[in-house]
Amino acid sequence: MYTTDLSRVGKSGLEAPARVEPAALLEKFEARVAADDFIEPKDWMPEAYRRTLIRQISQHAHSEIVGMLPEGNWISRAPSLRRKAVLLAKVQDEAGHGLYLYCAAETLGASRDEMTEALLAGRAKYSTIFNYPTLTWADMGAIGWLVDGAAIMNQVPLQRTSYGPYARAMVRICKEESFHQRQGYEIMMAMCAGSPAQKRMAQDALDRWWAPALMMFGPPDENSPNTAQSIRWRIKRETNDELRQRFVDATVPQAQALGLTIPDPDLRWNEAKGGYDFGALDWEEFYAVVRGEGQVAKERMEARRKAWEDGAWVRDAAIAHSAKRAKAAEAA
Ligand code: FAQ
Repeated sequence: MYTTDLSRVGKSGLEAPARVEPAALLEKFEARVAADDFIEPKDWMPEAYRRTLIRQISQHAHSEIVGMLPEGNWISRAPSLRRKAVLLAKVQDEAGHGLYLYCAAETLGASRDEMTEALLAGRAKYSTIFNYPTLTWADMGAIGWLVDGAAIMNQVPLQRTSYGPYARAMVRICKEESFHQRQGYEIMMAMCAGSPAQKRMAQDALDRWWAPALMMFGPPDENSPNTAQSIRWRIKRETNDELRQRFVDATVPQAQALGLTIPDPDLRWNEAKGGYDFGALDWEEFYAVVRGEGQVAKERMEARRKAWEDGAWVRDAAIAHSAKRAKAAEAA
């Protein structure tokens, strides 16, 4: 017999008693993961694996939903009908991503209500990046380019994550994120080819979003309590630092093509490693944002709480409607 360690999984993996796992089942599970088989909802899995997935997938879903707020704020102020239609489609996609992900987490036994309650009670996290304000139209460009760009870098490997429903959700999400990244870069291209004031706005947006985008990948590997086990279970396929490095290497030439300067005096090409060296990030700021002290964290949670409360009648009506249909079917 073997006890899986539940102490690291945290509250947002939703509550479950610690349990002793049968060694034979555990061995079979580990062999399947090692062979790159997908684990499916009806398959046996260790409790800590299930809770780690609920934690990560639900946090990912919450990020998509809270992530609609910074850009949603600009739909009515987009500078043309075309830009408005594109931004509207993009924000709507994020809602879809949240829904695929909540569905994937539901296959692990977490209900949508439980996950939402964990978010609203502050037990479940969402990405730090969405706690920064969107001050100008150039921020729409920077978010698409950098935030969706970082999201893709993180999510492409998740298409091969070991849990089948999460991996399949990621395939579609990555295709859509790729359009999102391009629409952001296209906004930046237009602004950088525009007036000097527009180019300054683009630079200012890059200055404000660069470091927060790098922090999206999570703490450095040596301070990432979940990475080692998640890599063993093939939930994560690459570490936070590996993905962050890949993002920097891909994004610096894109900034150069725009004629913008990455706000990092320590950024330089390192021939020996075939990648860029970059300056230390302010991890105190990251942990403060994770604790809920982000610039607009309070507004974000108030918006989500209001949406949940305002939507209560829709949920009640849907439940009443389905009960009525079930009763009618029973009577027929
Ligand atoms: N923000 O041990 P690790 C998007 C927490 S989607 C807040 O390294 P792990 C699309 C972490 O939860 C963006 N908290 O954790 C879009 C853990 O705390 P816990 C979201 C963070 O799970 C674009 C603690 O720190 N993407 O942007 C963050 O192995 C535009 C220790 O960290 C995903 O969720 C953070 N940035 O690795 C939408 C992708 N980083 O839970 C709208 C899936 C870490 O133990 C508009 N998730 N923490 O209490 C992942 O790949 C992983 O969960 C990581 C964190 C890499 C985020």
